[in-house]
Amino acid sequence: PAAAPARDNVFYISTAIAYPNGSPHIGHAYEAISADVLARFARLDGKDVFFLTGTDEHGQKMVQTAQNEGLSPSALATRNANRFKEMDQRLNVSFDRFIRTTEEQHHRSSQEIWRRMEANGDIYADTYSGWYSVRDEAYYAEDETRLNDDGVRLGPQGTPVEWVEEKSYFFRLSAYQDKLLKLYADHPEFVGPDARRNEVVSFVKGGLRDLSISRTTFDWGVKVPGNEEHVMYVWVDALTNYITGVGFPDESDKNWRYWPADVHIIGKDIIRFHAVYWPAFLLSAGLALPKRVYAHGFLFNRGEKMSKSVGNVVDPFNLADQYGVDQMRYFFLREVSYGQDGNYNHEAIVARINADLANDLGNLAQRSLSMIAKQLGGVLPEPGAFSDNDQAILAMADGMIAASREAMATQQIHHWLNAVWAVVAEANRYFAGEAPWALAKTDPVRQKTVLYVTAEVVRQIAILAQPAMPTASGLLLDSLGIPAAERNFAMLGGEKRIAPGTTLPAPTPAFPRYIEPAA
Ligand code: ME8
Repeated sequence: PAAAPARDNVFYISTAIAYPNGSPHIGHAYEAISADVLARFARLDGKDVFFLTGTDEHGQKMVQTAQNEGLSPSALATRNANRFKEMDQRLNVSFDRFIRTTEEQHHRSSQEIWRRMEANGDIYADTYSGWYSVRDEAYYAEDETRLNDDGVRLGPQGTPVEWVEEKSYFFRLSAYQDKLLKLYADHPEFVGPDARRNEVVSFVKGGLRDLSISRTTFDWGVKVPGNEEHVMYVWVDALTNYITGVGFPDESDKNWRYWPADVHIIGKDIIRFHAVYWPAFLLSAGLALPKRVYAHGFLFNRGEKMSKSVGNVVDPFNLADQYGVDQMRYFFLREVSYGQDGNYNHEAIVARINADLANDLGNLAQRSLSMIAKQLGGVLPEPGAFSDNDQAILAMADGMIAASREAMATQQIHHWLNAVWAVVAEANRYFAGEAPWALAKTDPVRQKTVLYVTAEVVRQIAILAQPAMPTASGLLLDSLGIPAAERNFAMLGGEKRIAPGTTLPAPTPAFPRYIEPAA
């Protein structure tokens, strides 16, 4: 038989698909940026990457919001889906496909997974009566709800629930309890971070009830095959986007080789859907399971939850305009430990821009490159023999890629950036200690060596910083005269060095300081 196409080099990553019931907010931007960094890192590391994002357009929340705005659900979805796509473009999010669940292919895909679950004996008709949160698009058991002081019943995430009673199809989730527990035990990496896995395991150990998977009181959704009175419960079709995105139900599609996903990036509030329901659906349909589900934390504005009534919903377009796209990307990735909740405010953003970027990396690059421009005619010098100090800083720079790979293999984005900025800090100490500006007259060979070593260290930093700051890192690499084909991670680690003798362009500052606008 013909060998199956090699897949050891592929990397499939997705974000959650957002509800387009409103404009994107900073939580959506954060998720897109963080997944983008993982995708770009894998690409630069030589992987064949597929990066999926998009919008989740069905469900009762969309119906209700559309009614309130006097629009059809489809008009509301289109308006806001475009906004989400524009946000991704504005933030330099390098998705390979932007999926909308209203696409015809996605309807066929959802109907096919349904048929397979049905053929496996896992779907039956009954009546659902119980609590439903439209905001979460989730069913909750009575003991997961509580009454607040005003007598309003709330679900576990603090959103109001309503009583629902209607004819519905059910998925035999209860039959998957043992299989899921075995999955978590055999593949402890299936859910990350660890705290989330523990939460999932204890939820499943607590017992699984069958899941209502269709609705009959509205018709905005994917029709249930064989019974047009029902539309699928929005999470059934939403989760299915991850296989539609790579070609399902056409398993001869060129992109189907990307399945199963390497990692689904989601927020912590939707872990149950991804780590319990989704693998159960796939097991039932006889499809391969994703390798990992990773939940990031929530972002808070000055410690407060974003809400329209508090008036602190931050528009990601405004942040990008105010601080710059690369600066905003760097801030969130460095400041927030990925997997944990995080805080942001103006002072913290400005501090990072001015300290980490403008002072530490920007000045180092600008001072060394202008010295080459002014004192060495803009030609990258040939180094003399390396001193112990030179060798120490080069070894540290060479070690960055291994540390970065290790961090990124488990989505520890902040550890990767810490590793890179530890070298930035050390390179500044090296540069200050060697004082190349004073060497022009006393020891020109030594000056050349120090400037060469600094340029080589900055080259490795800039290559490695590209996933976080594609534009600014690119400017820095331009100033170092690095050709496009030599900006990938195979050029790191010490086997390749920057080429002496290259004439460099006049250096352009890549990391401007943030200056407060006049009041
Ligand atoms: O949940 N901070 O859509 P959604 C960080 N359609 N992340 C946040 C956040 C915040 N303040 N608020 C939301 C849905 N998110 C479903 C997903 S996937 C098959 C279907 C994250 O628009 C949230 O955790 O409510 C989720 O991962 C994503 O934004 C979309 O949220």
